[in-house]
Amino acid sequence: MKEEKKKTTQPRWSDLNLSNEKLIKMYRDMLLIRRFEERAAQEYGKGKIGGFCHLYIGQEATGVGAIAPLREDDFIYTAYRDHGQALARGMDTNGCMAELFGKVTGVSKGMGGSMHFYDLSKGFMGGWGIVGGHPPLAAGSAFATKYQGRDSVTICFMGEASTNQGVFHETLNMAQLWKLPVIFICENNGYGMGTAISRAMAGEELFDKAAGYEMARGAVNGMDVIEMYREMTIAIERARKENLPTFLEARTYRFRGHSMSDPGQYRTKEEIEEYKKRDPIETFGKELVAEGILKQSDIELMDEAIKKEVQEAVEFADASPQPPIEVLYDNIYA
Ligand SMILES: Cc1ncc(C[n+]2csc(CCOP(=O)(O)OP(=O)(O)O)c2C)c(N)n1
Repeated sequence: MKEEKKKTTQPRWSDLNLSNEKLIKMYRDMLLIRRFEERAAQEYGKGKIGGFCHLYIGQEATGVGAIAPLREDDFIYTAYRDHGQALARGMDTNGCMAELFGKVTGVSKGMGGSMHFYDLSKGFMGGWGIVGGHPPLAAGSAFATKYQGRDSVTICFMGEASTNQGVFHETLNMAQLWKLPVIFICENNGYGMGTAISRAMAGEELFDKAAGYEMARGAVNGMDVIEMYREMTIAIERARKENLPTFLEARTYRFRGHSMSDPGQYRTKEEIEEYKKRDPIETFGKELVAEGILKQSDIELMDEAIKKEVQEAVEFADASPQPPIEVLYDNIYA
């Protein structure tokens, strides 16, 4: 009988206390986001989804790697590119799709749409549409949990364009001054709508913006779910144990346009193809197979199951009712 060759090298995550179950879940979450969004794009094309719709395709590793090490009593704030992070947090697939369809069964009762996913039971505090508008809310959340003597951590995703807003700097200043347990994760995908970061931002290194506040900071490969997880583990420990904030620049890339209505004339096909070679789902899948944690056939079965889950979510959303006309003026503060 042929003896099977044993692997002698350790996987690169051997220092991270990650079970195989957890690694597989991280892979599955990324694949769910990808399939959910591909389907959202199709449904948008059919007119089932209206309004703004910003896809997260290409950026999945950032959201999953940042959220996977959190505890259930931690809080998440994000901008309008929020579907992926909501799914990574375990929000209901049906409810997320129904929100895109503007239905009453949606995670925000059909009143928020793509940009305003929300689920208090998961500590998912939104989906915010004003660039740079939500970081102060995240700092406020971190202030509140500290004040209450809880050791919850708040994380705040934002796009790189928001770091040119004045309020971003006010927030970092206060977070460091007041020693708040908050982690700012700047998803640097290189573009604010159609404007390349080099045309909009002074300075070379984005994460250096936190240096003026002497905040712990650094850059991480946001296309690599394990590297995200590793850096987040350190930042979470710092926040939870020492009440100190972190600014993390996750270098990533969106494969699709800024939103569904983006003709994409500001970047070349070659640039997109180059980044696609680093597709975070494909590279992690290959690694899990090489490490013997998943078989290619497991991946195929998983993909089938996810497509079915997404198909059911579309059917659920389609069959759900619209919010009644009486709620039109609810939740309006004017
Ligand atoms: C205060 C404000 N100004 C302008 C806009 C219009 N706007 C919507 S998205 C966007 C680009 C933001 O880019 P970035 O923060 O890098 O996030 P990304 O879209 O790359 O995820 C702009 C300028 C807005 N929503 N809010």
